[in-house]
Amino acid sequence: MTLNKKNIKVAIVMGSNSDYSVMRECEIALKKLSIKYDTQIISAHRTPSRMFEFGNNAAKKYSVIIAGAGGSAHLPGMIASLTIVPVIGVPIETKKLKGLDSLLSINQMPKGIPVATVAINGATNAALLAASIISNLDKKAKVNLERFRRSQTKSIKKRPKQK
Ligand code: RP5
Repeated sequence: MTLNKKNIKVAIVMGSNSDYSVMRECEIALKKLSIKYDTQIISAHRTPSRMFEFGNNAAKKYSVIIAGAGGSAHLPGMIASLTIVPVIGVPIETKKLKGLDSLLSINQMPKGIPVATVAINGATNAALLAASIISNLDKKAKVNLERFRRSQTKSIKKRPKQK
C-alpha cells in the first residue's frame, strides 16, 4: 500500500441504505475534520461482486475503511479479508436482537484478519478512529483532531446542573 495524496481518504461503506441514518454520522465527523471520504452501499450477501471489486482495489484509493452492517454482518470482515487497508466495523442496531447479532458478527474475527470494532451504532467513534489513523499520514488532519479534542474537553463542565 503506497500512500499518496489520492489515497488519504476514508471509504465509508454499508450493507444497506437503511444503515445510512447511522453511518451519516461518519460523514458529519469527517467533514468537521476536513478529511476526504467516499460513501457507498456494498452488501456482502446481495452484491458480492461489488464487495470483491471494492476490496481488491481499496488500497489504491483509501487509507482507512469504515464498514457498517447489521444482523449477520459479514461486510467488515469480508472486506478485511480482501485488503490490508485497516477496517473499522460499525455494528448497526437491529430490531430483533438490538445489534448484539451485528456486534458479535463483526467483532469475533478469526486470528489473522482483524477488524477494529466500535460500539453498536458507534459511527462517530469510527470516524474519529479513522481520523487518528489518518493523522499519522496527514498533518492537517492531526491538527484538526487535536483541536477537536481540546474543544471537547473545554465543553465538559466541572459541576452538574439540574435540567
Ligand atoms: C444488513 O442487513 C444491512 O447492513 C442492514 O443493516 C440489514 C438490513 O438490511 P435491509 O433489509 O434494511 O436492506 O445487510
